[in-house]
Amino acid sequence: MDDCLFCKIAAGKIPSKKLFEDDTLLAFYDVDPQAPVHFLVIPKKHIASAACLTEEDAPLLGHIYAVIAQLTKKLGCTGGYRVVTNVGEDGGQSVKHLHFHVLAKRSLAWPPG
Ligand code: DGP
Repeated sequence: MDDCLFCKIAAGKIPSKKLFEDDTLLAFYDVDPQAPVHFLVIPKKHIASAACLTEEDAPLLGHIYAVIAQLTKKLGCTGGYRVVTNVGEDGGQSVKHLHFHVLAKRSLAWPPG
């Protein structure tokens, strides 16, 4: 999508600090980290949010979680991590392109604010 920030990052039109990339997804560090490790994983195809997912996206989601498992291992997140996807206004979603926050290397409170 032409006016989507994360589509531009996925296409390399806006620079990002990349952790991993393949044909279907990109992982890059969040510009405003909320934990010592905080990166985002996005599908390269535009999906507005998790609310738009269908059964057809199941392989993509499996791949996203497998890549997250590999990256957190590589980054030494031995204490665990949290994966968050915000949806819509009440969910706190500011960028309207599906993304998974991965936060690690500090103790994370529950419930979230
Ligand atoms: P959310 O509020 O769930 O939609 O999260 C959007 C996240 O995206 C937020 O943590 C900040 C991050 N972000 C916004 N713009 C940029 C950018 O240009 N580059 C990077 N690396 N992260 C961004």
